[in-house]
Amino acid sequence: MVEFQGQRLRDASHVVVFTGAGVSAESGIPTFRDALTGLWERFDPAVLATADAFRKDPALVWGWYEWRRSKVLAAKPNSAHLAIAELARLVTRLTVITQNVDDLHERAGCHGVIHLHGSLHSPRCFACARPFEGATDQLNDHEDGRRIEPPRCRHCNGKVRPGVVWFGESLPEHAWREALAAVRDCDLLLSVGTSGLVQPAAEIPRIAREHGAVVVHVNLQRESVHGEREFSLIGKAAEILPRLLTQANK
Ligand code: BV8
Ligand code: ZN
Repeated sequence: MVEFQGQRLRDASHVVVFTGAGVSAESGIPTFRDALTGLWERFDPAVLATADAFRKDPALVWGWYEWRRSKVLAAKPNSAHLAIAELARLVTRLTVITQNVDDLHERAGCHGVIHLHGSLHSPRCFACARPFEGATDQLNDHEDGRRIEPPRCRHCNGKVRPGVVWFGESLPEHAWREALAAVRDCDLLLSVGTSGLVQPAAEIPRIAREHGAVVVHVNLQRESVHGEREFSLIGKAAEILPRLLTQANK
């Protein structure tokens, strides 16, 4: 079984890097697969990350997102994020598509990151959808599990919600369209730290493969691969991505 070598990144005309929670794991951001720590252990993210949960208990859901936002504010980009930003400067064209709602790719120096599932940094009114610019109280890192009443919209007094895509909500039209165009055009797709369980984002590696791209999975677990143009690199993103960058730099 031939191992994928980073040099192939240099020869690619368009690289897409598709990331999930695993790319931020070594920055200390809990992934969905790991039980969330503390109080959140008894909640299922797929239940909490819904409009219904917010309608039923806005303070619980807003508190969970504020806790997650505090983890992101306290976190730093790890060497996987940094290697991806370095790769973007090295290869002919690189597009980052992420399922993550943190801004660690941006803070590592990536531009034009496509957020399929929104962002913790773009809260908006649940009633009139206007962006919320107000300050929200800065939680310190350890206060997990606090219920926090969401702030109110200045315009209509509606409750402010996180700027993320909840289960049952459509992906932002523009982001999904832009992502599909990049995935269809690329000749190499790196899928980094995703369990591939959430639709329609999970289709991305298959779409890339069907359009003739080489697909490389980077994950702690082995991924099933189809044919000799698909590879599974097993290990931590923060170790494998810098290694691929070094090989690409040769
Ligand atoms: C939609 C934002 C329809 C919120 C997220 C079929 C059956 C059942 C349900 C559905 C279905 N098809 C569609 C659905 C509904 C649903 C869905 O897919 N459900 C799942 C549970 C089956 N999909 C939706 O609702 C989507 N919308 O389909 O709309 C529609 C159409 C028209 C009109 C109206 C509606 C919207 C889904 C978006 C949900 N929002 N995030 C928030 O963050 O709170 S999803 C969220 O979970 C993430 O964004 C991400 O996508 C997903 C988690 O996945 P990962 O990122 O992969 O993370 P995970 O923890 O799972 O895995 C981590 C991986 O990293 C692991 O593999 C691990 O091994 C690896 N790893 C860990 N550490 C490291 C590592 N790898 C490398 N290095 C390490 N150090
Ligand atoms: Zn409003």
